[in-house]
Amino acid sequence: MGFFKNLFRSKAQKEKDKKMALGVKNTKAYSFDELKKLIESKRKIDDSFYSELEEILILADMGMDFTLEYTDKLKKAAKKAKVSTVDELKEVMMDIFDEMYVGKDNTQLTFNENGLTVFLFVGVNGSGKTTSIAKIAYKLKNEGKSVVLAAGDTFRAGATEQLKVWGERIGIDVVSKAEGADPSSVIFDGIKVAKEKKADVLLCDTAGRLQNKVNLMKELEKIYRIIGREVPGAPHESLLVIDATTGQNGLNQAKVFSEVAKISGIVLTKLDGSSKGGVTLSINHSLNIPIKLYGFGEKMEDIDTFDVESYLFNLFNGILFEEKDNG
Ligand SMILES: Nc1nc2c(ncn2[C@@H]2O[C@H](COP(=O)(O)OP(=O)(O)OP(=O)(O)O)[C@@H](O)[C@H]2O)c(=O)[nH]1
Ligand SMILES: [Mg+2]
Repeated sequence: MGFFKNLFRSKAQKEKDKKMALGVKNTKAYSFDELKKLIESKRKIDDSFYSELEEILILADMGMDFTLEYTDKLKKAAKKAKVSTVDELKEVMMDIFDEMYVGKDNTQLTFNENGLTVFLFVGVNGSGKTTSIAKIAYKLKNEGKSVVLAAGDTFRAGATEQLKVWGERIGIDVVSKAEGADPSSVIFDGIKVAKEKKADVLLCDTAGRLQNKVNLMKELEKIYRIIGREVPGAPHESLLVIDATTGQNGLNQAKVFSEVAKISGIVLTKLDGSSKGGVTLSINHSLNIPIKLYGFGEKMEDIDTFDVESYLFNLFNGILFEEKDNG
């Protein structure tokens, strides 16, 4: 009984839950209202029960692969435990989630122990790269690190300006060049400035072009080459930014990007706006890339390290179990 051994939340867990609750509220309301109804119907557990469950999981964008594996495991475990009521099944449902995910997430960001740390951000247009960079810069600054930003998106008009506005708000330097400049040269300058200022971390923005895979690949190769030449071992993180509201489409983007770049982690944005937050489990299931951070709003502080246990707890609390109150 993995998940059910403790339904009391510690103070630290409650802190994480407060943010995660904002991230899962829409998924819960729109996609899991049906799950709640199915569970509360106390129906007989038969093939039609399982097909309805599969449908709900797929509609929440958990993906076909995940859903089939999950229900297969569930059926086997339920049979083994001789489950006959929905109430008994609820426990087995959480145990399967627990077995598949909990303790397997790795949200740790890698920092350079001897010198400048460089993080590169990639992802399609509008996925939330620039906003996430600002949020992460703010978070790192609050943790006592000195941060510089490189405005490597020289493609979209206004992109540099957007990053500068964030830089001013947070109170950190933004290195930029004119629109149309070579992104690698902006990042080169960023590294130079960051080294001169003895900064701890450089965060590099990029343009979100996916229409032309060959160009994207060339551009990223050049960026990687320059970063690696100027700071051996860098980039320490290549973070792929995915918009959770794009559901399974986001998963496809992740597949394409991981073919052209060495992605070390995912920043899942707009989890707050998504009724299809199930994509989270699908990403963790289909790609061997950890979700490291997630965004749950448009403000600077609306980001947190992704904790799959907190995600599952918040998503299914009140549906598959009830949290116990320890005051
Ligand atoms: N609700 C919500 N909105 C977000 C979140 N992250 C980003 N946004 C919004 O998404 C929109 C696009 O974000 P950007 O950061 O500009 O995206 P981008 O990937 O840099 O886009 P391009 O520069 O065009 O490639 C903005 O309006 C952000 O405020 C989030 O976690 N939650
Ligand atoms: Mg941008």
